[in-house]
Amino acid sequence: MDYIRPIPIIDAAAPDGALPLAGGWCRFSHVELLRRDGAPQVLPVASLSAAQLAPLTAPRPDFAGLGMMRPRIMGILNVTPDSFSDGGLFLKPEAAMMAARDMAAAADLLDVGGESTRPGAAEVEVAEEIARTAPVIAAMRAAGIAPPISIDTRKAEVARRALQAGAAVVNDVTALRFDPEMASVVAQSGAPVILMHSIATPQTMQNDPRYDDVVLDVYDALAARVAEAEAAGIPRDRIAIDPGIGFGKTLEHNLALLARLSLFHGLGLPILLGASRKRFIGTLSGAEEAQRRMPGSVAVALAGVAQGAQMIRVHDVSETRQALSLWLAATQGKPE
Ligand code: HH2
Repeated sequence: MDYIRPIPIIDAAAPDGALPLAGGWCRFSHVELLRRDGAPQVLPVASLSAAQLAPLTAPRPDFAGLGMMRPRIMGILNVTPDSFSDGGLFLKPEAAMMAARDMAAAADLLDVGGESTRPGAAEVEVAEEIARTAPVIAAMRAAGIAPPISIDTRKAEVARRALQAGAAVVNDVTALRFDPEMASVVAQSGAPVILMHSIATPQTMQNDPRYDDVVLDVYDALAARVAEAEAAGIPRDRIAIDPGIGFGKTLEHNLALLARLSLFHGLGLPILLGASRKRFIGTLSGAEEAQRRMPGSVAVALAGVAQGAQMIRVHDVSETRQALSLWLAATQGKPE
């Protein structure tokens, strides 16, 4: 099988015949053909069929009411005692509300999570996870916080209670693998869902993860999860995908996925990228403390946007907003 990766152009000029990438801010005139059994090959778009090009060029439908023709920022709000970079900061409801108000000024979407999924993290009881997340979501809605809220959970009952409390999106780092009820809760609710690639569980995922070809294996795995979701009654126009940076991946795996992120447009769905403050940024920059990884996180987020990723999941919302606005202005030659 050939895997077709559009090579994104963000320059003001592009060769004749360049096509829009997913109806967004990038174009492409060439693709990289990736194969399991041969060297990559660069080809002009004219050598592809209409059927091969359609998923790469088609504008994506709105996701949670957000247009996907420009990049969107998802702000992270972890109401946990132990998240790897902000654990304990927002566990008290007043602190969570303050952070939510701050982030709402610059984020398009807010992701509330009540269980850390960092490498080695222990599972949280369902009742505890609901107690951490549902009241905060309800309070955010009652306070009129504008951006749609996603619930970052792998558990169906936590998702159901969060949706009842006013969340609009389910963000499942196991792409519906962990809880057999999750697919039906999402299908019945009508909520959009983010399917993230991961392997095993947070406890074991970093124990020597191996792939034949990480980029193609993650692509195939996500294609299979999307097919499962559709079979469970979740329509494609309510699905976004995420390669799951740091979830069962070594430094080399993460970098390979980032460098060829635009392959994932082949699934015809919005792409979310979550790299904020993750371990590999510390490894490459020497920033041992997660809170000191903002500049590297911004750089990786912008690299993702340059590959056409429609949503970036970040801790440092206002800093990322400033960087993104200026990146868009400087690459497009006009203010955002
Ligand atoms: N990363 C984390 C959690 N949820 N969801 C998506 N879709 N993509 C991601 O990359 C992703 C995610 C881990 O980061 P964080 O929430 O900051 O840490 P913790 O799991 O320790 O709470």
